[in-house]
Amino acid sequence: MHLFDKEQDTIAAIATPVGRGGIGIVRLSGNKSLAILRSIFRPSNPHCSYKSHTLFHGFIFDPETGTEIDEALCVYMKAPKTYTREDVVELQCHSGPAVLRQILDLCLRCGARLAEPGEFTKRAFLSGRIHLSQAEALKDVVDAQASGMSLMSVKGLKGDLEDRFSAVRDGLLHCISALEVAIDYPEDEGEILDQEDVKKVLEEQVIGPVSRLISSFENTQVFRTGARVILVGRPNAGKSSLLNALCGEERAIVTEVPGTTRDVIEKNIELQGIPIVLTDTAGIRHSPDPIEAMGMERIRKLAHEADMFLWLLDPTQGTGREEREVANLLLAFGGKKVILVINKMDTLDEKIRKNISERLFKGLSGMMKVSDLKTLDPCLISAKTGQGLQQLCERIVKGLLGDRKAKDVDVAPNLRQKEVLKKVLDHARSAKRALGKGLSPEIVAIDLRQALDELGKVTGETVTEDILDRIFSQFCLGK
Ligand SMILES: Nc1nc2c(ncn2[C@@H]2O[C@H](COP(=O)(O)OP(=O)(O)OP(=O)(O)O)[C@@H](O)[C@H]2O)c(=O)[nH]1
Ligand SMILES: [Mg+2]
Repeated sequence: MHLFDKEQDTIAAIATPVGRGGIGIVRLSGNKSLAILRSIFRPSNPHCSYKSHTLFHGFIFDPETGTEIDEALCVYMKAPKTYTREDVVELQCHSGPAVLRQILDLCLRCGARLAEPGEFTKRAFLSGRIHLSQAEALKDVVDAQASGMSLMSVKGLKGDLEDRFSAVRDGLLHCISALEVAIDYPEDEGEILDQEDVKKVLEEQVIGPVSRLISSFENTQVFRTGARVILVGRPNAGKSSLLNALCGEERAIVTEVPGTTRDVIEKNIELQGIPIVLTDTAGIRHSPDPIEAMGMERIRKLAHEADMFLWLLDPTQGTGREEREVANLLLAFGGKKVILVINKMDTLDEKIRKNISERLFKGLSGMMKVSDLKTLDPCLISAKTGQGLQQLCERIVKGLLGDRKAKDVDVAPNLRQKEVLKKVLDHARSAKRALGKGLSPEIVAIDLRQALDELGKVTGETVTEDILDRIFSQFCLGK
């Protein structure tokens, strides 16, 4: 891939998040990097050699006024053993927005251009240092909100996804070359073309693996997007106490007064690698209080976004009108997962504890169909003592993942890659059908070449400049 004029500039950007912090890094890439460094950096050692890949201590100064801007460590990394395969300089300064901004301005004044978002990584890709799938995985590593997603992305970063794409590519090439020989010798086509071999390779190296990659996208979606889990139940059931217990801090106010929570309270937590927005809500009941009524209206609006409800019951209060209200709400959003949580188990004596589920179910049976009730396999907990919380967390994860296991998280394509892979699959299937119908090798080959062409959009071989721009523009500045 050739470099465009723009790609010959030396680029600069602040590579760390802007704000106060220990270290802030300004990064340069391009053939003027060393010259720019020399013009703004005064090394402590006057005989500094700027040996490649070595840290040097000194001061950054304004060459026009001589003013020292910051004390810094700098490193010059000579091409090609660098992130972009170009000359790279990193200035490790103190992280303050004003300091970093001034240092970046110095670099721009001395001949660098402000980097576009993702431009360092784009250069790493254009120079052939990383594959496109690795660049995209890198963005996911940076964006990951929870460990499930970051572990998956690191596999992509290492090249696992690229290996899968490359195996599919080999399969397609194998089939295409078999067909091409048959096209070149049409009179011997019947003898030359091993149809069964082409079908087998197409199925085992293309259709099967691509289908699995597409379903791994669906299967791992919850790790990317996370899930909203909403706590509902009558006032005083212990919803806020449970939220606090699950997030390990006093996020929501807890009192013995029913109707304490009136607004929606959210807290991000992570369960087995899944990012979860845990949402506490106002207790559900008919209340003359207009603020409580507004709180309930909010629950109704938010319920659309729920991936799961935790319905809390308070065994000290039993079941009544409030539970009927909750049941109606949940039935209105039928199809969403619900875990019935019986709280305050610490308050019950041994005898009641044993058959508490049956007792409460009896109360609920007048409000819901038996078939709906059966799906509500209850979880017994105490938000106060922590009893049963571990099992509840496991139930939440199981409810979100189904039969999949969090530890099975495998490398998976992102949305863009998945959409491309679907087209690869369509062409491969169409080629297989054409083979089955005994159509000519030319026709079959057309589909396979199209599949190969599509595959090039994920490996980067046939990707266009505007798709690249779209991919890299989603990166943060300085990456
Ligand atoms: N013994 C015991 N008390 C609990 C437990 N969970 C909550 N409580 C108490 O029950 C009362 C209500 O708890 P909250 O967490 O405020 O209940 P809530 O469902 O958020 O109530 P509203 O916000 O009013 O809807 C408080 O006095 C808590 O200390 C529990 O597991 N055991
Ligand atoms: Mg509350």
